Amino acid sequence: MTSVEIFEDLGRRDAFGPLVSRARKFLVSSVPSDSHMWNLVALQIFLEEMGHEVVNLGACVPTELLLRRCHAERPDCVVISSVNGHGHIDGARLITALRADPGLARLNVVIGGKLGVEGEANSQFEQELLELGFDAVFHVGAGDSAHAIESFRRYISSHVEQVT
Ligand code: B12
Repeated sequence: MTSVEIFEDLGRRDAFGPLVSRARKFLVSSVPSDSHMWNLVALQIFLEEMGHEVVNLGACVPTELLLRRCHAERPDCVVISSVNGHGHIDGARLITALRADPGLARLNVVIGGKLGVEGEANSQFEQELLELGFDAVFHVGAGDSAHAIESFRRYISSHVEQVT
């Protein structure tokens, strides 16, 4: 299933009522070096069509700003997206700073996108990012992103919507 088909499917189900019983708050952000923005817009639409609230900080977000907004917004899940190839470096710095903040140490934080410049081999960065503190990593290889989006949808259903 392509991402377009996933979005269309979500839209159809939405016509028959809300998909989730309680909307969650997601903070969507890129990393400091990354100026790509349509990845962020697509993730925002995906989450909103699931019935969730989204605060989208946009591209090139300094880590200090992200940490400040995490404290202010108290999201149920922080979604970091990067596609410029520096995501594994910026993401490592970002999660190290975030987990060092006692007020944010238990926050649910995931990262995804094209995290390096090696296509499918970018999966090599997943383990390190998990060990540094991300709760989940959704790597997108050279192909389309439908697999990552579908894995993310399942993660939300089991790790974000179910949390009381
Ligand atoms: C448009 C574009 C630009 C525009 C961005 C304009 C803007 N403000 O958005 C401009 C011209 C500025 C640009 C600049 C650069 N770009 Co550019 N760009 C693209 C391009 C052509 C399309 C990106 C896009 O909008 N896609 C549409 C969105 C909807 O799709 P997406 O980005 O893939 O996001 C989806 C998935 O990745 C996934 N996903 C992303 N994040 C997450 C997070 C989670 C949790 C999950 C589950 C899924 C997920 O879901 C998203 C929605 O389906 C891509 C090539 C391509 N076809 O992807 C290159 C591309 C991303 N760019 C690339 C590069 C290298 C650059 C530059 C470094 C070029 C340069 N030398 O200057 C700079 C970087 C600038 C910076 N500081 O970041 C490379 C990245 C290489 C890599 N990672 O392997 C790409 C892949 C081109 C290529 N094939 O080489 N770029």
